[in-house]
Amino acid sequence: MSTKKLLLITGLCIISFWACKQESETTTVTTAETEEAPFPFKLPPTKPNIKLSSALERNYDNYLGATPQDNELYTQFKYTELKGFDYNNHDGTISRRDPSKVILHDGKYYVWYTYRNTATPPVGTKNADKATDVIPSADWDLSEIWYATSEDGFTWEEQGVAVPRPPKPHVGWRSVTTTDILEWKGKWYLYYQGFMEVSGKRGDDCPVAVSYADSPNGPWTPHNKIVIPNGGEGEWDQFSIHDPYPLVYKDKIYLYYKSDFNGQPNLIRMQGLAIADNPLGPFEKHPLNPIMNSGHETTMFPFKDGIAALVIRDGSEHYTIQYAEDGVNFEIAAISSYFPAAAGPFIPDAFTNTKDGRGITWGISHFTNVTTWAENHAVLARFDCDLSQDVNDPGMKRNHTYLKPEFYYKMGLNKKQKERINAATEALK
Ligand code: AAL
Repeated sequence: MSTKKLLLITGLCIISFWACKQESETTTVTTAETEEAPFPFKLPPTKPNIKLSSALERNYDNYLGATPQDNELYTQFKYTELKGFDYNNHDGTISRRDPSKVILHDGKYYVWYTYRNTATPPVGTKNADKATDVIPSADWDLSEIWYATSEDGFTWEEQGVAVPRPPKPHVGWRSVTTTDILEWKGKWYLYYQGFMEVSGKRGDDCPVAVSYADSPNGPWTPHNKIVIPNGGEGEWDQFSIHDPYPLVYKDKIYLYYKSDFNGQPNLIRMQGLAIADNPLGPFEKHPLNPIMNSGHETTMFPFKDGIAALVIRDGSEHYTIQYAEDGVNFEIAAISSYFPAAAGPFIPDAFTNTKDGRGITWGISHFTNVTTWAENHAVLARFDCDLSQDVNDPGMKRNHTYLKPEFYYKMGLNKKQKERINAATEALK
């Protein structure tokens, strides 16, 4: 190679090395500048490529939208009093609670629920020793499963009993409560808590039983066997399987449930999952149970290709809406307030094995302690919301709820708390 050629090649190499170096320095500078850029006035709809606080990272990573208004799993809840149910002047002798999901059949909505009609109001679980064959302990003691139908979801016509208490010693002889519905291969299945002892004697202990029918109108045949048994001794769900809640998902029956565990006085409530190919079982409990660390009555619905859940009342993540892409591993998807208790939504695709769950817009829930604890009973109510891919109701997506001062003053201090505060004030003087 001639000296001239060698010099030329060396020169070219130096120039290209310098160019590369310049380019990489420019890139570094640009990235550094972007990382330190102030957060823009207009909220970026997707995560911007700048350094973010963990709260802002979460805002983009954990929710289905950057604001509640853009989040398909955020909603507020609206409530309407139902027409068509009589409560004996709310004297505590009639109770309706823990509604099932709502289904639409032959142009009518159906809901099943716990129905108690006893000579006296419940004496309370703390006085369970005073309960008899006709005096209930809990509001759901000595109950049956009744059902009602409706043309519009607001006015209901009570149809009477669907599942009565079976004779002793069958599962549920003391009380059949807290039911939910499944449609599977042209038949209907009602799952419910079957009490074989007075609720409150030890805890609120029961397994789950099932009855089936060829039509939502019945007649219902009791399977007369425990279908979701309590866990083995020492396991989290050894005493109670509550709030059975079946959906069809991934070609199988996914039945979610709640259990009370840890014992009194620090009762803990979490949710479990049992899966079956056959509605009469066997149901296999998920090895990761409890699959949800919070929640009370179980409310789930197919959403997109996963399962969404209303997580209420109990646990670190109470009053959140959660989502599990696989129906098992739930993450917080939204935070809201004034959730419906024991919500049984109308879920058009609850049993269609959908891979694109459309969500929910309304259902039936309950209010407990309607008047006083001495006349304790519950009433059914309607809730509406926008947790649907097909509805966009900005009126359901606000953040504020304007409540009167009386609402807050009702959550006043009790006598013991006032005494503690007064003592602390005196001690400072
Ligand atoms: C509800 C439900 C179950 C319990 C009782 C009646 O909150 O969790 O149904 O057993 O209370």
